[in-house]
Amino acid sequence: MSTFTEQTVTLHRPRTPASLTPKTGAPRWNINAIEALFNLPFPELMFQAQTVHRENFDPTGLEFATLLSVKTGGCAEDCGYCPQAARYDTGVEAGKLMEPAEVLLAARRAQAAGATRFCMGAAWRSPKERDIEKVAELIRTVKALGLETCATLGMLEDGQAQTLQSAGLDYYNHNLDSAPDFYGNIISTRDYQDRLDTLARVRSAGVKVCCGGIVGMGESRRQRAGLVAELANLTPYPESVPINNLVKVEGTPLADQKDLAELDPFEFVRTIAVARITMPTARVRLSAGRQQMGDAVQALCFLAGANSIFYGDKLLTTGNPDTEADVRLLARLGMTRSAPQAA
Ligand code: SAM
Ligand code: DTB
Ligand code: SF4
Repeated sequence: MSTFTEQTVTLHRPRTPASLTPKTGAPRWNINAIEALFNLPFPELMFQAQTVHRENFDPTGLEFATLLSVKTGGCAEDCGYCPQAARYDTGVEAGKLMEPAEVLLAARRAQAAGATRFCMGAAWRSPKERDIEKVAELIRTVKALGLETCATLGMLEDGQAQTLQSAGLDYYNHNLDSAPDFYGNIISTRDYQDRLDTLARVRSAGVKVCCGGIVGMGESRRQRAGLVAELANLTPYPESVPINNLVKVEGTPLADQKDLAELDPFEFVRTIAVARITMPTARVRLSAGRQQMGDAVQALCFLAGANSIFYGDKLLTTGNPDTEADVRLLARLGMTRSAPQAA
């Protein structure tokens, strides 16, 4: 047998040591096990991620979710990445909550272009009671079109998630954003526990959880593992996991931090792969940052187990590849849009 063949045979066996695989009982994943996944040789990691992906999904399918900023800018929080925080001079103008008729038009357009999920974002620390009633109306409007609905409105109080659920909300997006030990470098106006509390309210109202984070903010690999550990140990883990690559928007503290290096694209792909392995049945969404990424890195993300994208030429306030470019990319890769998951 040639050396090449021997090597091939050895390398095809997943090599996560048995002591690092998750045990039953809590916590399901420990951070060392997750960091060990990050540390695998790239081909090993990709092989494991593909294996898990294929056990749970058609690897050629991709979900299209369209975002709409229904209430832009003027936010009181200090999230160091965010162009919508009132305290940073980013050129984003504060607007009012959109009316149902405007949202209906945007949702129809997204649906006609091929989106199956419609996510409405509001730049609030937390919605007021009267906001919740208005957003409930927006949800009813979008739901009536047969789209899956998602909203991201900030922290929720008891009862608010229930009101949204009754209006037809399928998913609530609320991100942990980073590992607990990095979080304080980025945000000071709300703490990690506030986020976990909102996620618990969403879960107990029977709304599916969309929760992920941002990489490329200057965190270490161990801290990326720490973020994934927090997500994977939510019980149950989120149904949707958006992985955002930081979009540097001038005027935000993170964009103005001149020594902040770009994240190695392979490290972004690794994060997707580790999310796939640790949350096998979640929709892992290749989220913000695609415009800066290039087609080849996106294709690697799909191989690593990403099976959802934000689709439409805008995220909330920043750019995203246009729909024609995405349709072309999918065709080049022989991939297709997947149907919404059964409830
Ligand atoms: N205000 C609500 C909140 O913070 O929960 C909802 C909207 S907020 C814009 C939703 C998420 O977008 C954030 O948690 C963050 O993960 C992501 N995000 C915001 N700005 C970003 C940026 N510049 N690059 C990457 N992701 C970003
Ligand atoms: C998520 O994780 N990413 C989306 C969505 N959830 C709401 C938002 C990305 C925002 C990127 C910056 C902007 O366009 O303002
Ligand atoms: Fe406000 Fe959300 Fe932006 Fe933070 S991420 S500043 S809470 S809009």
